[in-house]
Amino acid sequence: MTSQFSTHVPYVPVPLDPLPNDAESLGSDFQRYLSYHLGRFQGCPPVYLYQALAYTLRDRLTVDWRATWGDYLQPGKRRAYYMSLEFLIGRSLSNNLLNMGVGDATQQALLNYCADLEEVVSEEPDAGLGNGGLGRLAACFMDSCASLRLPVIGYGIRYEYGMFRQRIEQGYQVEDPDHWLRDGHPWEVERAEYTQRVQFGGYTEHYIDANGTRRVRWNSKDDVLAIPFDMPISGYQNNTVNTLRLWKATATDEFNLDEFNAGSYSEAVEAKNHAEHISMVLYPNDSSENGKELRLRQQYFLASASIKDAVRLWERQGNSDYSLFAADNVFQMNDTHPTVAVAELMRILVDKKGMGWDEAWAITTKCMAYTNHTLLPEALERWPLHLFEKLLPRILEIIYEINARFLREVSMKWPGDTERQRRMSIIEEGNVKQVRMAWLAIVGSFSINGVAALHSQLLVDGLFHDFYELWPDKFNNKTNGVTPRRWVAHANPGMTALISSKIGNGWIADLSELQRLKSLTTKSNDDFFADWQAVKFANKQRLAKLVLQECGVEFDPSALFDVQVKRIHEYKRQLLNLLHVIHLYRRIKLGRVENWANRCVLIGGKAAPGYVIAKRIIKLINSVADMVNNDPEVDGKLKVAFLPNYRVSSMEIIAPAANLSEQISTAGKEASGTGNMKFMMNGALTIGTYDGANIEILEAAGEENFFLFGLRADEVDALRHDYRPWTYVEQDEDLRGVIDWLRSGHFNPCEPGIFDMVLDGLLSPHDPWMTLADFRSYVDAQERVSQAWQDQTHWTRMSILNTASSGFFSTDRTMLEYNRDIWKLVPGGAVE
Ligand code: GPQ
Repeated sequence: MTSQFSTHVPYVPVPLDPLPNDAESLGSDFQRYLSYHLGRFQGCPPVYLYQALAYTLRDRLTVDWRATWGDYLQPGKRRAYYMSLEFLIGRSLSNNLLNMGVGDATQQALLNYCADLEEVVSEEPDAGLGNGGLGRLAACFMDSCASLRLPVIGYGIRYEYGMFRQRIEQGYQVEDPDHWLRDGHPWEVERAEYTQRVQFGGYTEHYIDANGTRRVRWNSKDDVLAIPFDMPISGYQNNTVNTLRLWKATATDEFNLDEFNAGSYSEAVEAKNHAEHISMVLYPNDSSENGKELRLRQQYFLASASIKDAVRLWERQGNSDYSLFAADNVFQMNDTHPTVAVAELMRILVDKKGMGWDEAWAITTKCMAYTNHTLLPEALERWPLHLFEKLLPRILEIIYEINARFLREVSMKWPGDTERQRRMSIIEEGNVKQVRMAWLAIVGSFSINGVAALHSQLLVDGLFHDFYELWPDKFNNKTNGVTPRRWVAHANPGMTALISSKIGNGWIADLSELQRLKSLTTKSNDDFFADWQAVKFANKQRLAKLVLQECGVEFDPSALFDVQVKRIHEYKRQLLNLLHVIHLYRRIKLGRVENWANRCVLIGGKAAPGYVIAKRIIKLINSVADMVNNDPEVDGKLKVAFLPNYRVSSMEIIAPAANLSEQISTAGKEASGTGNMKFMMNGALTIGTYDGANIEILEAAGEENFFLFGLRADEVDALRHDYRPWTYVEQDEDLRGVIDWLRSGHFNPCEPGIFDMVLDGLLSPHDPWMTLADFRSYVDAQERVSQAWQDQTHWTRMSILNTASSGFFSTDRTMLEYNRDIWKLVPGGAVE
């Protein structure tokens, strides 16, 4: 399909007339969508009410969406492209209502149709196109870019199946497919006219063209079409609507016509299937690679379609002089997942635009920027050469050439240092030769950043040290953030109203204004303290209701809500949390309940389906919870619940209700963390290690308002060579008691041995997470928490101070830093 517009005419869309936002107009549009578009009437399943409302609001967004595109496509306008295999968006309806400022009118409109807005909102399935922090960060970035009117386009994959749904059966995790698109997706607009063709397979042909120039042709044989589906990303009350463009894979129109004509109907359809598999499912691995061929196909599919689309947009602005391309375009690669884009841009410039290598390389390395999200070795992507050769033969040739030239540079700087050349080579030697994707990203980028101060420092001290010595100026830090719109203004309306009644509502767009709350923490503010507590209490009632519904466990809102929600991973140490829970339970059983603070411990998170130990940890949490919750002797002193199917929309209820935020990773392992920021903003206190963004949270809030414990990153490293977990057990009576219970099968009398693997890990001198080394320090910190909780006034002051100090952790700040140091975009978008 060809575009109806000539590619060389600047795109100047005709503005649309704004639609009225009063309750009556909203109501009648809603009614029209329900009746005429969806063919439903009152009394239909409520999901259609959600859909009718979504279409009603999308119409209104479309006006600003078109205007924003018009602005971003002005000649000379520079744009950034955020390329990510994951966008963990969650729900859009409530977020758009907030950003558009039409919540009240919409509520009124629905009342006229006897529908309740909150119920309608909860009909929307989460768009779970991501695993955890990395994908959610991308979604928060999109929100902030639109709110700051930054011309940033998101590129991702429109997975048919998002993150799996988690059920708990007999304490074990069970995965169900997440067919989130089943009832349709009213926010998206399909734009088949901008379909791109992505090449796969076949072979390359080197030849001399009519002008005597060496050229390369890639004769691919498994091409796939990429169809863009656009989602509007609304800015906060600023008439700006950015675009998240998600690619869906389909077979080319001419797919296997020969076979088709020869009567091999099903084989032909199989080819179609093969193509469509690319965007079928999100890989459910967090912070670990899995090396599947389909995953590499996804990566190139995203990279190629997106680069071609950016080139198309730029040409449509009237450009053709490629020496100016880097002045107008910058690609931010979210981890190494889309890094093959470096080679793809080279391919387009050299093979398609006829540019010389040096010129093309100068452009590419001015366009590409790379964000690293982990130091964990198991997450570092490496692709076997044979896979590249089979799927992307031309791309592999280009990577070879990039590497050859790069290694020449290395040997010029360090003549004779062959060991260094071996370390820095993009191609790793060995039994199976592999492409090191992080090295390709570094060599191809002008900016490389980590996601918190400690993480960025560890990168240049360790993993990336050789590259840092070569190009120190490429490396920088960009501490993560979260969007205060979703995570406070939407999730915590009670606190939002209270804060705004004190300092106005400017903080929603400029979170540093929360500082002004600090002056309200002195003695004379009893009413404010009482109101703050009342808001938290109401939020805890809301969470307690959810926990009762989902887990059948009764949480008392006056107890301390102690929460750890995040992916289940050994380095995040849900086990350390559980050891403390078992310790508390033992104290109750032994009658050691002096100065007790009643606690409700909530743990939630998904384990990668192939991560055996993580799944067993879930089982252990559930087994402990079962026993504790059903033991009459415990008598409300302790409750434990595992919340199934933790996702964005559950965090919207959890974060506002937490008193204590568990951020207890082994120091040096959590690149940043972002859940820690959501909890802080909502007035939870953190118990945490000196790791990732915890450090910056502690510095912002003040050490006296943070429960710090555990080894530091350098101490963890030093201990590694001489780690003896047994000595901790021998020296610590409490730890011994806990370990003895686990060893004796106290929590699994009917399933002996099922937790042996967990225990063996804890007691192994090779345990990389050194959980037992931090046990005593953690339990002591938890005791400080319990004591602090008993002084509610003091606790409330610390809670307010945490919220008041959380301004730095807005993604607005993060995006302004990316823009200042890397993207250098001029804010634009529709005029306010
Ligand atoms: N992160 Cl490499 C993920 O969520 N998935 C991944 O595959 C990788 C990193 C996280 C990281 O563990 C957190 O510490 C960060 O806060 C988050 O990325 C965003 O940067």
